[in-house]
Amino acid sequence: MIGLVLKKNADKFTVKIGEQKEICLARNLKNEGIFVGDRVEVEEKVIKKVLKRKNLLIRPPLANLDKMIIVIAKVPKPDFLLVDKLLIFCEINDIEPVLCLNKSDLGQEFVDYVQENYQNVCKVVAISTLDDSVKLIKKEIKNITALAGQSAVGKSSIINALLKNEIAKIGDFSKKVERGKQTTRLVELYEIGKDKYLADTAGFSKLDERLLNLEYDEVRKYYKEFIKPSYNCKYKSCLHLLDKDCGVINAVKSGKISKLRYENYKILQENIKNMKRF
Ligand SMILES: Nc1nc2c(ncn2[C@@H]2O[C@H](COP(=O)(O)OP(=O)(O)OP(=O)(O)O)[C@@H](O)[C@H]2O)c(=O)[nH]1
Ligand SMILES: [Mg+2]
Ligand SMILES: [Zn+2]
Repeated sequence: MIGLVLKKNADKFTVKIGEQKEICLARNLKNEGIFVGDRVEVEEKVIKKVLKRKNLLIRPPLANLDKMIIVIAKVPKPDFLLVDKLLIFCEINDIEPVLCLNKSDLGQEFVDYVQENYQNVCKVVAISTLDDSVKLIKKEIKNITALAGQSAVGKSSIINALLKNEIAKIGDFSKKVERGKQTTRLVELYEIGKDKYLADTAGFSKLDERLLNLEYDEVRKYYKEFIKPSYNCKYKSCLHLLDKDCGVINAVKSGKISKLRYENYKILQENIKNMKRF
């Protein structure tokens, strides 16, 4: 039988098989070789085989990620460079990104700011875990989806709010909602509706540039909104750093490209360039 690994606790794996959850062991396979998100072949509560993965992230340890919900909020102060790095990370690993603007109850101004800068980059969804708008996130969950973002943006609050909705719907009580502040670094998949799994992760609150495994001159192709304006650059090799004859810089000046995105591009490009010298 084929199942999905929801949780890993030392040598015990919680595997969803059909509608059941079973605690399984690995026995002949190495425990370290099986990850949350893995689809596995199970026989009598023993994992026999790990099926081919779509992708595998080591920190946080998660396999077969289809989608990433990048969460930001007005407070704590957003790290948009982290957002851009996560977007690139998604592109490289074939993960669909969504930018989730949480705590929209704190004011429309910040919502507008994020929309202005990111609406032509990726899908942006504004929500608050304090009201019904949190349901908009449920629609975004596809197969295996992870919440990512800085500490205190409200990732666990989103899971709790969605689980509460689920429980309200089926009129059941569950211990799940009792989990409070993130006390563990272990990854777990929460079932938020049929075939929708959501992981609450702490590991994405930072992203080492090294993980992107990029050369500095490759960064520009991941800023997709630069590509069209770059046809106006005088040189094909233009890195969009010097004013002269640069279509991208002209597009920033005329407001067609977000200044925030452009400044982040410069920082990321520079960071990667310096990193490679070691
Ligand atoms: N105003 C407002 N506050 C919120 C909202 N969602 C969460 N918060 C608050 O934000 C704080 C942090 O929420 P958490 O859910 O613990 O954040 P987290 O992203 O899981 O943080 P880590 O586990 O440290 O990565 C808590 O005090 C929440 O009550 C919201 O929509 N609006
Ligand atoms: Mg948390
Ligand atoms: Zn240029």
